[in-house]
Amino acid sequence: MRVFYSEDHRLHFPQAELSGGQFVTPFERPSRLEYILNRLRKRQFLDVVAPEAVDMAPITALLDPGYLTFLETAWDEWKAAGMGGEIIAANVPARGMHMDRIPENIDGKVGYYCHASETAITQGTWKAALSSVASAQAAQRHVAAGANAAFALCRPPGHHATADQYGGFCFINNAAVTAQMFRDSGAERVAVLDIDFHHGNGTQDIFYERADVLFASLHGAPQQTYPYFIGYADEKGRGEGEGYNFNYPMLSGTGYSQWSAALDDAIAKISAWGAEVLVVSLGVDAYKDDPISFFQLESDDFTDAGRRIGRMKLPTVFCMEGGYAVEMVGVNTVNVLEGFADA
Ligand code: SP5
Ligand code: ZN
Repeated sequence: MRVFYSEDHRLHFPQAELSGGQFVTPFERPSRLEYILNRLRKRQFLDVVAPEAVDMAPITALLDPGYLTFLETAWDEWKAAGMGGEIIAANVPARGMHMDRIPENIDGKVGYYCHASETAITQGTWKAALSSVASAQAAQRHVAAGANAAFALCRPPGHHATADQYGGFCFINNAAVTAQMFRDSGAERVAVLDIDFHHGNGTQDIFYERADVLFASLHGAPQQTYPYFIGYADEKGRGEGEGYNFNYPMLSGTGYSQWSAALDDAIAKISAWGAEVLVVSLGVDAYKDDPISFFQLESDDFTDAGRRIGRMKLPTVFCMEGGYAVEMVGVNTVNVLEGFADA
């Protein structure tokens, strides 16, 4: 399986993440990818290539152009306004306020375009986010050209980013761009399966009113964890999209028997629908020792999950999402890929 990876992810490394009222070293850090690359090498995934330049056309078509301009210019505006640190959202439109009037002031704009203040923007964030989505695009082209699977080793991750909001360590929704590119290259039915511990709110939101992209997400129940305000089982899609969104929220302590039953159900939905291609939002933060999550998956469970996904026999792009138990992130991620290849 070919792996697409760009060194430019390193351009995004905030000094700090707001966690429990303190600034800590971000959980989403560059070393995550070093562990994954090392494990890939060790397990003979030697076909690792840098993506070609990002293709902006499918990105600007799917996402909000104003949001993209914001991401591109935010750092310069923030510095020009005399702000001393990294970009952190302090004021967001809340109940009773205007949701649709964009402030001129950069501090206000940041709040307008952000949904979670743990995520900082730095000088290199935009370039890193573009390099991340470039890997997803290259993986999509590789599979659209006939490969049975590809792994986009994306960083920063993407599944929490909507068409016009960042947060949850995500800026550009790599999986959503990939799914849309499959539609543009002729696939009629595209499924996105999100196995990251957190609800893929961004992907859900982007395709919520569409019947051509099915979305299924396994995740920590929103009453107990981020993103808190979305991800319930009764969110099934709207309008044309009704019946094409499947959420599997699970409570703290959930282990593999319950999690894999949810996975099987999601897989059955995708297969019954007749999906032609699959995009997997591959987070491994469902691992038992993940520092910000609460499921109980063992490393071997990821191999089994990969095998179940592989049995669908669909052309598949894996997009890297979360996973913060850094020393095991490589093993767990590659286990999914090996299980998939083994199926
Ligand atoms: C891509 C992805 O996995 N994003 C996850 C974003 C999670 N944001 C909330 C982080 C909360 C961290 N608080 C940690 C408390 C640790 N005891
Ligand atoms: Zn996650």
